[in-house]
Amino acid sequence: MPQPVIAATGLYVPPHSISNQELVDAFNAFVASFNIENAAAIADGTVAPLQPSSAEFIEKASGIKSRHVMDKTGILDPAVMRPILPERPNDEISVLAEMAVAAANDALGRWGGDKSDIGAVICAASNMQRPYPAMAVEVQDALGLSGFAFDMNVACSSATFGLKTAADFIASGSTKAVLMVNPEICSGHLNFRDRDSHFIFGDVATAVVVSGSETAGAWRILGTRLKTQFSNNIRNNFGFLNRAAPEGIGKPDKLFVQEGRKVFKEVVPMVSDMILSHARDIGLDPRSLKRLWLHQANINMNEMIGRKVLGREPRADENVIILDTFANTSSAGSIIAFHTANNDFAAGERGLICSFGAGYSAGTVFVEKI
Ligand code: CO8
Repeated sequence: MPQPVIAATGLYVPPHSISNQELVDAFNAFVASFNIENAAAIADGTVAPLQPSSAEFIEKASGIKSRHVMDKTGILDPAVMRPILPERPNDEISVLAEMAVAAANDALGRWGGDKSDIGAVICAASNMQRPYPAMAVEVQDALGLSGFAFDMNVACSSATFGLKTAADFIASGSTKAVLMVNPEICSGHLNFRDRDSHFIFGDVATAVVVSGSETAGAWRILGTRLKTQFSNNIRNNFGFLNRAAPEGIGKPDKLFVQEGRKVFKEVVPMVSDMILSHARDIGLDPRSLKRLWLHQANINMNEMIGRKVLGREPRADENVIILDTFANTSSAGSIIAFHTANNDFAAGERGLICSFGAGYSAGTVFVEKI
């Protein structure tokens, strides 16, 4: 049975970055004009005044300092507050596929393997640009790959679910190599007028080549495990049936909504227990891990999970944080962390890629440098 390895990773970083202060200035300008426009209703108590956001709160509550986005102007215009990404004609590559292809080309360049070995492309992300044809098939075509391709969405855990699927394809002999891409335009489904969540997400794309060749420098996949447990605490009700609903799409739940506190309290123990039991089941001492590449949603969550897994306070170089400059990039977060912080590993050293998010969903992938 071929042993699946992570052979290469790639990253595409969008051209614009928005600091907390820039985001807060735009939000607060929107709040000021809303409160002026609704002054009479606010005075008679029929409308509640909106509260301003704060850059200090954002950094303290989440660890986020800035985020990359595909369009900055629309997001920061208090009259618009969403990215402006013009629709492209069908004979041009779609923007989500273009980001994925850029990340894939980075990964393929680092891999140096034979592209004709890639028999499957998986596009694993939180939101696809369209239902069909699959984004993965467009990426496959743009890269001149053969075989088959399909999309999968497990919100923030899409990449680890994609990695397990790829590893299983390799182990079962379905193909010699798999390309998994994670293009995320989170700014497109974030409500920039919602004080509780306007700061949480950023845009990015990552790519991973999983192969069956144990070449030096690759990462042996020691074990993969997935878990889901239904929860309404992170939800987005946008979908094709919105236009069939007689009440229309008036409610703000057609964008990302969450009960952030509940998510925090419920997901930290779920993920910590999952990591510890998976490590135990494959005979691995979690304290021996050189590095954790965790999902990047909130620095305080990662610190708590890190403490539970390593049994002590992790050092900064053991528990990689990239959310300070990327924010939450959904499925891509743990892959960015892995991609940017792994070149100091010696053969035999081990680490953990782990995701968690809406569903709830979680995935663990233990790896060892070859
Ligand atoms: N500025 C100033 N004050 C604020 C702001 C703000 N922007 N927002 C809230 N406050 C205030 C509140 O009003 C509250 O005030 P008071 O105490 O007077 O009531 C106070 O600050 C504290 O508010 P919270 O309790 O909400 O703050 P927390 O400390 O809990 O921090 C977080 C909020 C950062 C959201 C935190 O709860 C968190 O990170 N939770 C976990 C979130 C998480 O991991 N979610 C996963 C979602 S990702 C996922 O699964 C992918 C989905 C698909 C992608 C979607 C792409 C768009």
